[in-house]
Amino acid sequence: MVYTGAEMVIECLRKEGIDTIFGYPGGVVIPVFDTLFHAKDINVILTRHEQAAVHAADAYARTTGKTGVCLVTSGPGATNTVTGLATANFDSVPLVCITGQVARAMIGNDAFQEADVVGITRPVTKHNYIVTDREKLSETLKKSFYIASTGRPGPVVIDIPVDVFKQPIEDSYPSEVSIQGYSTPGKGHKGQVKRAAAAINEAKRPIFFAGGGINVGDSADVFRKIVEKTEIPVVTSLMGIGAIETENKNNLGMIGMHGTYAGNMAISNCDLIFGIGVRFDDRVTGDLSRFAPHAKIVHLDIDPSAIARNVPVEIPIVGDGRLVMSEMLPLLEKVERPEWKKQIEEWQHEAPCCNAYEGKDKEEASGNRLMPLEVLAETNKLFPDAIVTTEVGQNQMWTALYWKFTKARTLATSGGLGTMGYGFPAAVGAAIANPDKRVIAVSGDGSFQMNLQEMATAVKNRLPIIILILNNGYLGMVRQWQEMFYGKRYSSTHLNDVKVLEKQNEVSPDGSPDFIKLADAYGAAGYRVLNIEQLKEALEKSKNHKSGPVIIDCIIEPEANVFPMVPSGAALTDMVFKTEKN
Ligand SMILES: Cc1ncc(C[n+]2csc(CCOP(=O)(O)OP(=O)(O)O)c2C)c(N)n1
Ligand SMILES: [Mg+2]
Repeated sequence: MVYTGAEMVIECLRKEGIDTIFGYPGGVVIPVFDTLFHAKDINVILTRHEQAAVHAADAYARTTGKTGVCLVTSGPGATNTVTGLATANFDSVPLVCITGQVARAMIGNDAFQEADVVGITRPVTKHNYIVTDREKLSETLKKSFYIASTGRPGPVVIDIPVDVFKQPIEDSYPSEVSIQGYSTPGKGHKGQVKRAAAAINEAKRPIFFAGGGINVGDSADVFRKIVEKTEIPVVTSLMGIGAIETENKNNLGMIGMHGTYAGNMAISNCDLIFGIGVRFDDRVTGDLSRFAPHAKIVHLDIDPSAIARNVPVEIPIVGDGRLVMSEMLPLLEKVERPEWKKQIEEWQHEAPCCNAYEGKDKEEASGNRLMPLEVLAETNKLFPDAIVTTEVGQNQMWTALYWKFTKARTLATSGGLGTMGYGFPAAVGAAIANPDKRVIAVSGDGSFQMNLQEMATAVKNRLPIIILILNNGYLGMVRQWQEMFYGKRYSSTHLNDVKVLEKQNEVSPDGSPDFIKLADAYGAAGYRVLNIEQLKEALEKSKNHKSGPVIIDCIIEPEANVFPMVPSGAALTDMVFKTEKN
């Protein structure tokens, strides 16, 4: 059949099973948007910023496992995607981003809205292409979808000049591709799998360290079977949350800078770590030279370059987590390790959960303000099956520590890049992808302002997202560092005096917008809550409000902290639980 380039893009979406894309138009992509105008089977979500389109496509992918797709124009449209691409790249999210480019004859001429997109996005994508030959378009599209979703997933950019979109040729979408030098690991090396299983069985103080790879690779069910069979304690990274239920008796929680006491103590004292789909990054290991000093490390990852990058690995296994763990399951034994069990229970008892630590007890909190734990616990009670997205900062760490996750793919958070402004557009993508679920966007008052224009997208698409702003009036996580390590000099972190916000329905606060009026301006519902009764009431109302987003502006204790904390560069066992009082 004869297809223009733009028609081939739509044909590709259909053949790849894509029914939803996120995008923003502009001159060079008008031919594609025009073709989409007639393609009633493809839902085009117009975001209000290209960065948000990428974050939305990213969370669409994270919460479903499908490949997220976005479409943006050349120049500023494309450069606006860079943070979103880097976010997805760091967290191994399958994404295809189609960027329009100026016409082939204009490339290199400083044409209007020209940018070297391949050059700019190379370091923040798994792969990228520019299609300068119409004949190669369909094959390149096929390769892009294949690369994005196989092996260790990641974002792929395809930059397409406007005249390629317009050019008709006899064409068809290929059913398969082969890419030289690109292979995707499957089953692990048999000998290594056996050695790993034997080492785990023999270990006296083993730990499973579950990473994001388990969620990305859809292997949580096999992993859970292994845990159920062996009863070996589990710790997770931030990205590994959901690989096992938060409440599972073997789960000691997240480790690292804001890890749980039991988790950090256990990994520091174990004699074997079985790391699955983890990177052992610096937020997790603390001082590398003092990380898990007695442990032999078994590391399973689909990406060979992730193995032994940061820690010495005794038994590496390159392979697909699901296949390798399925092979390991029958080889692993349930071994009684009473001393290890007792020791772990003691650590758990010493700090039954991390909830006790927010730097201040409820009574100490000025004006008896809401504490983050109670806000999250109350919300969690009413929405146990929600998909949760977070921004970055204290709100993110509180969610990771306090929310009780039961399933994989129910947390979308920017782990590797730590992108403020991710959470709310991510909630938009998650809500579009999961119309039967409630999506809670846990937000910081700072981060929310980085992409709050997406209120329009949420309202327009009637997405019942609950935006739970943990409003402390600060760039809280930076303020916490300033409090602990910079003599309480709150340089450029004070956003707003939350006292002003206590006066309900009164005039303008002194910095941040009045989030209730903001909701109103967009035609959304908004509630400001100062205590637990008001919070409960707002949550109940939100539960019944399904026709659009709701902002719940929770005025929390401004100087609540995230504890435990391992100061930067310290060992995981050097946890701090309270700020020194002056
Ligand atoms: C785009 C971006 N800029 C800056 C930072 C550095 N940073 C990390 S946390 C944080 C504060 C976030 O404030 P807020 O959203 O209010 O969350 P809180 O910590 O108060 O919960 C900042 C500035 C970042 N992570 N991302
Ligand atoms: Mg804040």
